[in-house]
Amino acid sequence: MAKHSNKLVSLLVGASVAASLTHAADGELQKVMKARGLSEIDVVRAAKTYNPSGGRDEFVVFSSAGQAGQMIVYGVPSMRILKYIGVFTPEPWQGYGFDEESKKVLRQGNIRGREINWGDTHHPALSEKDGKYDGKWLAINDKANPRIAIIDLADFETKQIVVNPVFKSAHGGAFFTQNSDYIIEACQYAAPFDDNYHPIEDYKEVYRGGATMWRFDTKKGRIDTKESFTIEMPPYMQDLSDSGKGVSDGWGFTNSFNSEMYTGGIEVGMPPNEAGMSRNDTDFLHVYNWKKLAELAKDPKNVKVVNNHRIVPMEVAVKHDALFLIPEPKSPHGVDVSPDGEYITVCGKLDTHASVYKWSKIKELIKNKDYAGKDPYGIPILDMKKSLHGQAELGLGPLHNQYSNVDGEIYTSLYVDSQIVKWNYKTLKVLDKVNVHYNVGHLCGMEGKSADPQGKYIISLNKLAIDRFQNVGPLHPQNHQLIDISGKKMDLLVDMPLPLGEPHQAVAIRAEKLHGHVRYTMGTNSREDKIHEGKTLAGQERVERDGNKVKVYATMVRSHINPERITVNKGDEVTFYITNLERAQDEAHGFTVDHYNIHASLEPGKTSSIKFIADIEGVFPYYCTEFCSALHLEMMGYLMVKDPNKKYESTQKKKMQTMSPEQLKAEYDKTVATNAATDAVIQSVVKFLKENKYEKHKVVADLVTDAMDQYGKIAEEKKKSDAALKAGDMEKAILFENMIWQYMVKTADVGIRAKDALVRLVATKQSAAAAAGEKAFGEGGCGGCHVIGKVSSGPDLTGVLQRHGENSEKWVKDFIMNPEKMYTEPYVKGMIDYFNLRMPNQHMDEAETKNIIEYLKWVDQNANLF
Ligand code: K7E
Ligand code: CUA
Repeated sequence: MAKHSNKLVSLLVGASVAASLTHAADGELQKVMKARGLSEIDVVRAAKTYNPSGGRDEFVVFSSAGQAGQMIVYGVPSMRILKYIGVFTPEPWQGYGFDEESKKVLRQGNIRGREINWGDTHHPALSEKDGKYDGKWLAINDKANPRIAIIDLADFETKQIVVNPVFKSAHGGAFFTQNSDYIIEACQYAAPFDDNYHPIEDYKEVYRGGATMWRFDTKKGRIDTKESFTIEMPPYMQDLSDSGKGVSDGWGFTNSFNSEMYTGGIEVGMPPNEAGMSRNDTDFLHVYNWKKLAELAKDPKNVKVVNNHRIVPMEVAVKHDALFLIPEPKSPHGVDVSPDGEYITVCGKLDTHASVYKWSKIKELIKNKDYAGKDPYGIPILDMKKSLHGQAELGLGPLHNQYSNVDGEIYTSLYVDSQIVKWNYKTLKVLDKVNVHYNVGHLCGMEGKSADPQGKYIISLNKLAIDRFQNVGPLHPQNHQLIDISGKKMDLLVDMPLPLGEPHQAVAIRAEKLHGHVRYTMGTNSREDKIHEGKTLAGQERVERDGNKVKVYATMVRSHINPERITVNKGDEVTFYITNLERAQDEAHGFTVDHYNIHASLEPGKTSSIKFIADIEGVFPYYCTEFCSALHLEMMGYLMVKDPNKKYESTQKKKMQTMSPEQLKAEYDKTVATNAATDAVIQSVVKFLKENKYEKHKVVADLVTDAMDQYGKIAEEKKKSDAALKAGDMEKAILFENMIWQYMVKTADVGIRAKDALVRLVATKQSAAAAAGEKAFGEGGCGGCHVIGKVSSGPDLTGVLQRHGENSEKWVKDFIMNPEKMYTEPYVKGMIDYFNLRMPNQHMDEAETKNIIEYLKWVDQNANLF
């Protein structure tokens, strides 16, 4: 036994938990711990993050994927990745950027006519109602090409991309205001608002920063660009922002890091930007009344228009007391408003302090026009000391903050120290620190920036992983670390390598707030939330030709694409409209035509289109790219592109061997008989499901719906088969009977899954020993010969514990452990003769054997279910 008398153990889990764990660790757990070199605290941490198969997480995290231009979705506490979402970058799995509908979204992100196929995503934001996450919309910014994208959390698809018309880069977004009326996006590198050349010498006069207030329609889930406007700001290099909430609702806060207005010039012998931009002791926190500015912007007198976009000039904002500056320690990074909106914490990455500003003090100074001075642009400066609640000495390189459910509790990342520090922004006391690996940037609390933080966990989004994972080459995975914050001391639970980077920030939401759909209304254009013009139902499949434009209206359903053969002329413009007719959960199909660089993902009910010029001659298979059923490989067809100017010699048709009428009749009868037998199995499952009231269990009812969808298609095929038979086309009748069998297999497949699920739901609860026994039964290979409830290559084991008299249990135990010794017993001998098989010794130990017997008891208790 590996004894780890670790001080940390008693400290973190308490002596009693550790003791009971030691106790539980007798046996198998002990063995595993020893084999894998795990300490007791490791096992506790594993248990805190482990999800059994089928288990769900309490929180869902949306992480930016940095230069990958995507979003990453994962669960907490398991840290299992659930999805990547294509946002600014094409993502072929989802057909994103490869089908026409998603290309339209991606192309909304063109800048000045130029296609841009990547993004530098930094800050995701979840839509809010009263400052709390409502689980409806997700926004994310692109720093490199200043854009904001909107993702719908009903289907996790990107629906809109808007380009900032005046900024040339943008970092301080996306941040929703507390009722999602606006999304804040602050500039980063100051540049001229117009698209012209302006020499760098004109920096102070012409280059500008600012904050764009994107108007958001919470019902439609779209940004309304016409109703949006930008607040002009000095060229101070605005950085992160946050929206006020609660008492500070209506206001915005944006950091900056170049109040020096330095513009570099290494090449002409000037010190580099890093020196010039961090010369002053302080930079400026911008404080602006966006609500008032939104009102002002309605009057054309108060705005100037650049690139069709309204800008509220600094003079106007100043004149109406809507823009202020407060000094903050130099080159800060994060600014984070507390859940009630009263405290605003700014981290100066070059300063060891966090500065906590107090909204009521700021408000008072503004009200009294108590200014410490003005900046070169005439913006009033509030006194730093008078605005501050206080400062706390945290450590080296404080960057970002998150809140927990405990009043006053705040967590801050320390980039240089590679630590997370827990402290109190009211008392300004440091409470705890934990090491992370390495150089943490953002951190993510559970709803940790909303008005209702949930506590429990903090995720450390580290910039470097260095030695934490298997070496996969010089480009390392990213490292997200999950920290348990429910105790007095923080406890680092687990590392998660992330294979996309660099994920600057992540936001977490309670899983129960998300209500993703499982299917679309039939024929939906998912990117526009409306019925697709190319929607095609079963029976409506067709090819339409108009000059050199060919439109194919196709459907996909297990396991065929209709139509299956399409011939076009070289040079034709070909559009496929494809509808997935499935309603069954998870029955997505994919579609591609080889060599034409197109791909669509068709989830149940979706219609997508793909379009290309058939400019190369030849034969091009098209097929389904998702392994959707046993006959997935058969889910294909041919696009044949012929050159209208060429003459093609027809090859002599080879005479195919045909069957005699008698042979055909025999095959037909056999197929019909197989179908009847399969239907009997289906009917027995249906009977079982009905008797056990399947409709009471949603999971099972959903599966039954899927199964009946398949079964419902049989009547139509039967009609076709009968018609063919009547017309004397036996060959065709057989093919339709085969199609019937396909639908039956699909029905049975889902039906049996439903039955298994129902058995689990209505059976008596398994004891731990019985569950372990079932596992041993499965893993030990017993199921190879014994099927519960059925005689297969070995006897049915229901009732085995009653079959051998009073000492049945002992008999079964002996037989499992030493079958060879009993081969000559008359009963066993009889069985060996009957099955022509001997029960082999599977080398089960005593404990496993005991558990298997417990499992068999459970089987007997529920014998009526098998
Ligand atoms: Cu990397 Cu928020 Cu863009 Cu800090 S940001 S670390
Ligand atoms: Cu549909 Cu594979």
